[in-house]
Amino acid sequence: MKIGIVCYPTFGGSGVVATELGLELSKRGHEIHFITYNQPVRLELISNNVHYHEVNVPEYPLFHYQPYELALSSKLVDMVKLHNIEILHVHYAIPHAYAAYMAKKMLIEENIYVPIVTTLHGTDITLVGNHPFYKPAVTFSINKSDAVTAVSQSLKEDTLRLFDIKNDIYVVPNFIDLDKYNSSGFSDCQRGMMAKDDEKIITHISNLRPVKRVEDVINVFYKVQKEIPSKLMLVGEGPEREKIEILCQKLGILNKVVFLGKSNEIDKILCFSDLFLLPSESESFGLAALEAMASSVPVISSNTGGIPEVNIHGVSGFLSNVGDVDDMAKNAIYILSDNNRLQQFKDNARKQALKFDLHEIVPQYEAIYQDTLAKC
Ligand code: GMT
Repeated sequence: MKIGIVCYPTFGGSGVVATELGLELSKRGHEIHFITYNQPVRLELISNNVHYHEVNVPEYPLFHYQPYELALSSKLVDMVKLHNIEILHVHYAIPHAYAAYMAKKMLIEENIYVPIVTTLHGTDITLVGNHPFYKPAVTFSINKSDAVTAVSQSLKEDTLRLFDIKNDIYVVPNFIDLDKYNSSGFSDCQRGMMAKDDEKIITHISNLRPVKRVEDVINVFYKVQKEIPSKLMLVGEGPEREKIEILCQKLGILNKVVFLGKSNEIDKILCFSDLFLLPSESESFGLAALEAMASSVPVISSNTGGIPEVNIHGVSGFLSNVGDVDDMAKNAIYILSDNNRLQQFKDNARKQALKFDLHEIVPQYEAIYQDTLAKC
């Protein structure tokens, strides 16, 4: 199939999933066209089967907001015609599903029919899409998609509860390339550079937005490091960063917290981690937790949204109520205080991640494309 993929090209989970999906589909013989405003961060390799088309939005001083949707719709029309793209898969409803619908309508005028598959990722439903300013357009574009998928059962339920949805929503969970996150494959796992031999390494990866509750990460770590010699790796950049640095300074733990910024080497960081913290306020899936588990890192998380579908309480880690820092710290200390127990949780985490093997999940998207094309 010739598949157009629209996504955010940034470090966010939706862009990462879309990119990994495109790369795997290309390995399975499909021709993939990424259409977005920057080269997706995890798209390092452009091959025969993988193409990247940049959406340019000319700056015009008259406009307070530059019309990205318009530029995207036009680019989709042009690329579908030029490359005979058969199906468009848009990740994140806003504004991608809306722009794709406009492109589809323009193409129908030229007797070209391109169906749209929309994948909902979370914030497009729970945080942003639900805002009254966007809701009518989001509802419309979901209902006008030829197929809709959600990355967890919890997100499907949220979508049906918050929007008036007329079509079916298929749950296709996020997936992971288990070979890439196989810590035994790393010869350069530079643990020694990050911590002393007797110290445990705790990691948090996110875009440091308020929804991630990074303050809880710090407060959990503060309690843990009092009992267990440890270091905290904070990976990512975002609006909470300064506040977090100030909090670390106030708590006197700045020397135990390493700010690693944005990284393309998540697998390498996870290979030397002992525990992962994800105390989010809301999380439709928690791709970062899955990446940790695939690297044999147990997860201490909140029990919100789709996280319980990924992290299993008492098996791959522990779940606590949002904001229950004491419980999270207690569970972290329980795992880290006994090396045999830690090893058991590490093994369990990897085993749980195997359920999200890309070889199992990607064919589900292929089946949806085939069904959708057959119906058109
Ligand atoms: O929350 C983020 O960090 C980014 C956001 C996105 O849209 O890229 O992530 C959402 O999609 C991910 C991939 O499907 C999910 O793993 C995240 O749980 C989800 N974030 C939220 O629901 C807050």
